[in-house]
Amino acid sequence: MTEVKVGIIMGSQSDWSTMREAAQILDELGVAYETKIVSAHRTPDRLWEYGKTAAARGLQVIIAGAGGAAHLPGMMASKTRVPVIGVPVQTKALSGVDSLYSIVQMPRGFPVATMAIGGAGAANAGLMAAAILANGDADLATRLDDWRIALSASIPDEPTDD
Ligand code: RP5
Repeated sequence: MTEVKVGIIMGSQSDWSTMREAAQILDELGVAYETKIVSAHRTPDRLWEYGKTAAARGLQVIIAGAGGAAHLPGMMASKTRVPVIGVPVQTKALSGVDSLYSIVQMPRGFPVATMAIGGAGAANAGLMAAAILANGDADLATRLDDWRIALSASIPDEPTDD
């Protein structure tokens, strides 16, 4: 059985349409992951249990997405030494700036690697998790290098009229 090294957590089912972009990248790169709804506010005991057991269960990276008062990534970072990548989910009221500020302004000592707002941030979180794991996994490093080469090759030299 493939060992799961990446946890993708999110504050709500409503975050999944964003966070699935991280999952899709990990699928493309052949990285096993688990997904779970963990809310800092609605399920604090679940958050605590997840953080308390993350390292012992073999997780090496946690991708945490939340919107609004987005305390999930920071609270998770306070509970585990496993690196936490934060994804600010875009909100209707404040366009995700609320999420971004909630995630990025961590106090000294408990970092969260904060991505861009929304789907691009979630996809980049998947790539960042893969890059971290690739440091100790030569096959994954090759797959990630190939992925990056393919992306570069897909960019046209010149713009065209549609
Ligand atoms: C946060 O509140 C979640 O991360 C989500 O982005 C936001 C709204 O949640 P729902 O009301 O859609 O469940 O906890």
